[in-house]
Amino acid sequence: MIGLRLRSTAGGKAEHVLFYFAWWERQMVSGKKPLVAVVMGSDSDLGVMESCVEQLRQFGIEPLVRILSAHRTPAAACEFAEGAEAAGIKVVIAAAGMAAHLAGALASRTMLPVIGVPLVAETGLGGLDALLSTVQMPPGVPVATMAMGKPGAKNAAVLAVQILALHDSDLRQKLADFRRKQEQTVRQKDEALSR
Ligand code: RP5
Repeated sequence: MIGLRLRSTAGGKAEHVLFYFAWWERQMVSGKKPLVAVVMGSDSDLGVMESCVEQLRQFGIEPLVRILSAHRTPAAACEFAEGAEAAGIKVVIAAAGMAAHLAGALASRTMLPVIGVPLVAETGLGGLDALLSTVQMPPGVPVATMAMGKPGAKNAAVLAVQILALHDSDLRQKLADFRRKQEQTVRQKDEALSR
């Protein structure tokens, strides 16, 4: 597994390899089956999607992280989607840029909820390409599409937590604390302005 991950980042940046080692180490230590999968089309998406992974970790969730492409590795993407539910995954987060068909392709192969994050790729149409490719699903196969880029990556994590929290009172409490902290931060900024 780790070998595959390293191969997929070969030629990529050294920090991506370190990211995988850190992820793998956490998986080994926690020994828990991941409930959330964070899938992205390329290692060039990692920089943004790390904020999704970090947000999940803040809720105590260690996700399964994969690089799979609807276009470049269609068979592996299909195999992942078809096996995700049996592997214990409850929510799939799928992020891609350009003609971002990853979320839709995964959604077509699983009945798990799929959250899509359109990314702004280095080349392309500034994210609009990915947004439309992710959001415009035909009726019957939904993808819950987030905002583009980092805000969407973070919100994907929060939405995944909200879904899991339907059957997990500890997570629900963590969500309530998260919302309260968020509110406090804005209130403090507002007060600081009027001082
Ligand atoms: C998409 O194409 C990926 O999700 C990425 O955002 C974009 C460019 O990929 P690379 O050429 O950087 O691998 O499939």
